[in-house]
Amino acid sequence: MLPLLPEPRIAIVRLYFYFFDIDARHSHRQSAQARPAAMLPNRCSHFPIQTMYTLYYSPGTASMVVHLALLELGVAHELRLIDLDAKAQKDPEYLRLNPSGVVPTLIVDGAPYYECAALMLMLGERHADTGLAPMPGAAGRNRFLQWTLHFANTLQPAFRQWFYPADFGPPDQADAMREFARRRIEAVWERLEAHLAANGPYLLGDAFSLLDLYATMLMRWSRNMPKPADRWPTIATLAQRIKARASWKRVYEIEGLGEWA
Ligand SMILES: N[C@@H](CCC(=O)N[C@@H](CS)C(=O)NCC(=O)O)C(=O)O
Repeated sequence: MLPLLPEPRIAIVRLYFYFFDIDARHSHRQSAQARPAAMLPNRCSHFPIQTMYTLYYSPGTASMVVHLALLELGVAHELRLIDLDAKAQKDPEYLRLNPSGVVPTLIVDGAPYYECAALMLMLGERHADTGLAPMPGAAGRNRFLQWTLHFANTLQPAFRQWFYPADFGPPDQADAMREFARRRIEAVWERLEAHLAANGPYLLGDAFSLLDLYATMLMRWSRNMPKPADRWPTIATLAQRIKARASWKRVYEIEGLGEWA
């Protein structure tokens, strides 16, 4: 049985309902007659999903894509801040939810799940009616899976090596580790630039999806690198589109982010 009460060092930051236009083409906030998306009739799923999600997060980290997805999908959720500086992610209570001792963790129907890419896929499937993640058989599904896994298996580990070189080798090798990580990260931007130039403006062409949020969160992580992702022109165009979305602005407000606005 999971603890229902938060561990004391994990503060509940905000509980809110955020109402979005579920049509992905219009990301502005809905008018007064709008209802929470979680309460709307689910057009495609077999049963309506009205769960309250709980996201354990830290500002600007891998939890950001999950936070963005919750807002875009318009589903009810609460946030619990994990203070990485205070090492709250290594607290035994938190390790029971996420044995890796990292953020994010998402509580879904009372059970904890981790790995941000998996959480994005899970949310997209649970709220398939929003059309923000292509389901099996739909156009773009294969590309959606390919890029999601590519980011999770290639880009994210390279970023981990960039930010945490000590996890990968002795301290005197840190510069070499980071240099290797930099090359791996830039190689992904090269590939993404070519893909977007040929198939954009979004990763799935004309259709915005949760994958664009994932890509843009990762782009943001490169902002202080020697060659940030938005030096590639078509990537920069996608970044601008995503930064213009209400969900991106809202996450900045809630998480208190400033850089790369
Ligand atoms: N593969 C995991 C990686 C998560 C991860 O590395 N999170 C970082 C923040 S971006 C973290 O919690 N770092 C704290 C630590 O490693 O102690 C995922 O995608 O969710």
